[in-house]
Amino acid sequence: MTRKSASSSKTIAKEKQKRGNGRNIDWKRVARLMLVSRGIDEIQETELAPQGKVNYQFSSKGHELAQTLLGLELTHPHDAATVYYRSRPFMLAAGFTAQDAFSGDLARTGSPSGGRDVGVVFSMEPRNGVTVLPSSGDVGAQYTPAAGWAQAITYYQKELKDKEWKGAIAVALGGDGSVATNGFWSALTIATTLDLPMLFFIEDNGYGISVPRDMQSPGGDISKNLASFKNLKILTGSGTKPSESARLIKEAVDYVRSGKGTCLIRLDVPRLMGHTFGEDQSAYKSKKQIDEEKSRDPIVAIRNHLGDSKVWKSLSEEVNKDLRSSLEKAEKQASPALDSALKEIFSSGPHEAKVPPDLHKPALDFEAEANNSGPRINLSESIRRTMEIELESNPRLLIFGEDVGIRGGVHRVTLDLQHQFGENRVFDTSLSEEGIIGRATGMALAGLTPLPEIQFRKYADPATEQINDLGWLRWRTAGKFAAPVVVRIPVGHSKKTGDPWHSVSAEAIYAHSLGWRVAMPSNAADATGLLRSALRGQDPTIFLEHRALLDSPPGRRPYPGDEYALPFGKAEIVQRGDQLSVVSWGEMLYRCLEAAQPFGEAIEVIDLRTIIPWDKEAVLASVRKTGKCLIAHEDTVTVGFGAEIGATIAAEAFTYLDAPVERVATPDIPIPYNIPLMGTVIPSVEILCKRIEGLLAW
Ligand SMILES: Cc1ncc(C[n+]2csc(CCOP(=O)(O)OP(=O)(O)O)c2C)c(N)n1
Repeated sequence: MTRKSASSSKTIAKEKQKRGNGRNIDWKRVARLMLVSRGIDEIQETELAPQGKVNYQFSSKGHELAQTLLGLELTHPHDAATVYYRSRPFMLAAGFTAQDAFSGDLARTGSPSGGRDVGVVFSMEPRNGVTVLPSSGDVGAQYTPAAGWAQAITYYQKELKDKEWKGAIAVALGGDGSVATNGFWSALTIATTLDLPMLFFIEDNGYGISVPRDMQSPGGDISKNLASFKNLKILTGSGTKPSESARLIKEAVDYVRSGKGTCLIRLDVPRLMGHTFGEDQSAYKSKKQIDEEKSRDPIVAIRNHLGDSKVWKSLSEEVNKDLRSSLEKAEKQASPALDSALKEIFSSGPHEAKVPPDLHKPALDFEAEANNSGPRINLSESIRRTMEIELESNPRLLIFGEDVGIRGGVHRVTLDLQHQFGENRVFDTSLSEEGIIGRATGMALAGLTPLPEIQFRKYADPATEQINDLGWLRWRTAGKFAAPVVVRIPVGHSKKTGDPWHSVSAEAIYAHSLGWRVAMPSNAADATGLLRSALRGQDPTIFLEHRALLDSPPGRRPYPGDEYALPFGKAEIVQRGDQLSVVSWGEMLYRCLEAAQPFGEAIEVIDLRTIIPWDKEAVLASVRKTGKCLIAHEDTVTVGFGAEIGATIAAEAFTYLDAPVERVATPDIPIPYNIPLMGTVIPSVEILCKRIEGLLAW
């Protein structure tokens, strides 16, 4: 245990004692926390939002009791929760301060996101126990990262034999609207198929903005509809009656903590205000309904529950005074420095994030010499062997995806790894790409090194939301959280055939996905070097494996060694020349090399190796020498990555150019199934040759 975690465990133990180990509820404390949240809403709704100081105001009025009771239960040092924009009462119970809340809503420096994100898109390193994983503005996106954390809890216990994780749980909070999302179903499948210690905490206020609950789940009650779902305990009831809510929430938390499996609790709560500040709910709720909701105000319920009006009065006065002081302090926090938004999209220097506190990765050695002798192996074998070595050297590394287990992947790249390392470390997942990436996020935040595989590039589409949210995670928490997931994805046509579904390249989309590094190696040695660098690095990485290279002679190289690593952003000059620079990557590189052959030393061929970051300097230096450039890729032409390179050359090497910068790429159509048709679409050696000839003659 590190010094930091030892001291946080002590604080947590004290915290537990204070609360009678969670068994006896300190109702005064509950009331106080609820009043703090209610007071923040009041101040925001009557002052800060009308004054234009808070631009997104999400009221939690009505949700306070249930969330506070839950927050006070999550004191295990390895508990985690994913929350949503209405979760401020939970946050306060988990250790967030009123000043944190105000400063986040006012977008000040020192607030959780340093003013980059909306204040209610919460995240928090552990204070009273629970870690609040970076939430998302996407409804439903909170579920699968929580499932990932829950799976990490079981991994720490079963595989790493770490007793500290015993009894920890993961909780995802969501509204009744969120139960219709892909993320909810994906996480529910993950948690229940694996019997994970996960709690789904559904606050049912009857509406998703203006859409009633029966549009989200037939009949409007998800708990009834899930009654026969296997491996799922269901609890349902009021979220506004102190004793009932407390009993239900305790039962739910205790069930999951005891290791019995997954639980879903659905609690009825009123939403006492519009969806956001200024929204008029009378457009879709009758006056009778609004009045009925008011009659369930949990603040009234807790006041009655406390009974003693003097205690209530002094609590209210104390809270109001404290809130004024917190607001004053928050308003004094400066607005962020104007250049601060440009930082922390990628790591810089040593690992500094608070969550996870350490990445536990083997050291990277870019000086390690490549072994150039030995039998030439194909790309597939080099990736497999690298994964094998990395699994051996990093006990926290996990490989998962569809069919990667016993079958060894549909491309056979994970062949035998499950047999060698066991089912905890190399495993098949349910068929949900959102689940694969979301789960990886939760695992990485829990300190593991997830290496998921997506079966084909096109099938990463359902994971887009999670990919984007993960990419920005470091930035939107001002560097406090990091989740360096490495995703392997096969791309492009195969040697034998193509089709619209299995042959997509589209690396440009990932180049546009903020916060991700993107590698696309063209040979076995580079694949090893870049994959190792990704796995031992600090940033999320998309690792693209061209299908036509997985087992074909041009990409074969001797295995470069168990420590060999390549830095990102270093292109390779594959062939030197002085009249034309040809820039390419992946399988297209070999077509370029063949097309360049007749022109001998006139052509300089550059293998970019990584798309993000890309080696601008190498390309510009080459173009400044040759005065001409052709960029070739298999991805489609419009807004393909070649456009970025072309624009950069135009801006930074314009005066050196003797000809227009040209691109050769697949036209803007999917890859056809018919082989000759495919041949007409993916740029051929002949076409490349003609374009080279044309440029040389310019
Ligand atoms: C993926 C996605 N779609 C739509 C939205 C816009 N949106 C924000 S909140 C919301 C309603 C969510 O309702 P519910 O989950 O019941 O939570 P509540 O606001 O009622 O607490 C919608 C549609 C969004 N943020 N994300």
